[in-house]
Amino acid sequence: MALANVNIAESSAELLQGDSSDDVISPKRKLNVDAHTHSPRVEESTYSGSSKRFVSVLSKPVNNKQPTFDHSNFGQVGNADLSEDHKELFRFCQVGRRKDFAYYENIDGKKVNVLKGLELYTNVFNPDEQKEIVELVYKLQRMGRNRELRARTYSEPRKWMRGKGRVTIQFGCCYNYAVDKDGNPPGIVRDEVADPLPPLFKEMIKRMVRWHVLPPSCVPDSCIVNIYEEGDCIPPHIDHHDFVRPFCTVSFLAECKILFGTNLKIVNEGEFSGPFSLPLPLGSVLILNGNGADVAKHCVPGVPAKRISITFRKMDASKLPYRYTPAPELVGIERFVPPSPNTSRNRQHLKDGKSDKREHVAKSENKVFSNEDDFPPLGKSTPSKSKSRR
Ligand SMILES: O=C(O)CCC(=O)C(=O)O
Repeated sequence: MALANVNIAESSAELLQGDSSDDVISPKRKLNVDAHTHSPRVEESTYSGSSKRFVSVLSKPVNNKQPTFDHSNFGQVGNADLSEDHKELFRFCQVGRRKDFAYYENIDGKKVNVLKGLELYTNVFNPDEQKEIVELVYKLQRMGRNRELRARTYSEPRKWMRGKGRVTIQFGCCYNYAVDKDGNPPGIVRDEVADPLPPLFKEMIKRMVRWHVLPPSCVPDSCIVNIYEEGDCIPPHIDHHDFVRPFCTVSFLAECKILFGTNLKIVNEGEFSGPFSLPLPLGSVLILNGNGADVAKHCVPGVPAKRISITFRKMDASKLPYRYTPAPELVGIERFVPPSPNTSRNRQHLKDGKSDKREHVAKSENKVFSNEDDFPPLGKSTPSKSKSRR
């Protein structure tokens, strides 16, 4: 089995500079990764329902040009006097980006990279944000158990076999995994109404689009929350084409492996084997697209500890639920464009040499801007003119 490289911590800045190596990681960088991937401890019973961290964002008028998260969690850089743009730049540069997955299989006599199209982004959600998201999931789970969510939103499997199933909570649409009791085929059930995406999940979507994790042309409008108890799994599958590509899955609480291959084998209850195994760090986003979504199957074998994932997907326009209405917050999200050091304020800061932190960010900027393929040259483009690469 080809085990994927776990050390996927190339920062956005390093990657954009083009000097990163997928195989080598310094102990210092490894430590940084570990710092970002520890499991948040979440009390199940304390969520009040109003997001403290996001409330400041949500209470502002909708403006998709603004950073999508409250960036109060910058203790490590003591950033009190950094501008919002620089705070966002700092976090943006901490995102690890890996797109070079390769595993070749023989298909119809041709060698095909069945992982082409997979992308893994690490440190997209920091430990505080993970904790807040997990607390919301626990609250939603309690609501589901109390029948406070719509009938098809919450589903708890009957555990007739070890490792069989997991709790799922659906938003945006009702998705049938198999023919249901009313004879509906697998796919989106168009005449059902699902609960809408919770505001915090919309903030997650905005973050992913803004930070160049998801393309603005494919903004998710639905999701499935998977709550795995230890040993729970998801069997080999290819996601239904009622959902367009790319789609993504975000990981919380416990790291697990996801397997890929055209021929994934069922070894035992909740145990599968496949040619390629990829660890999913906490707070990471795995993008499934191309062959990685449609040629290779994927599965999650029985997880080592309680785990939550949220799979965000955009529905095919011809498969939307009949009573679906788009969320205004998810329209017109603009990608983050790193701030120019050529503004008078930034020039003055750099000239004064007052702050090491500012210099640190300025160095990051230089790295970010060193690859013209990834960002337009400084001062030559406004955010709205920046081109999408996808
Ligand atoms: O839990 C995961 O990360 C994968 C979920 C998945 O494959 C799915 O929801 O289709």
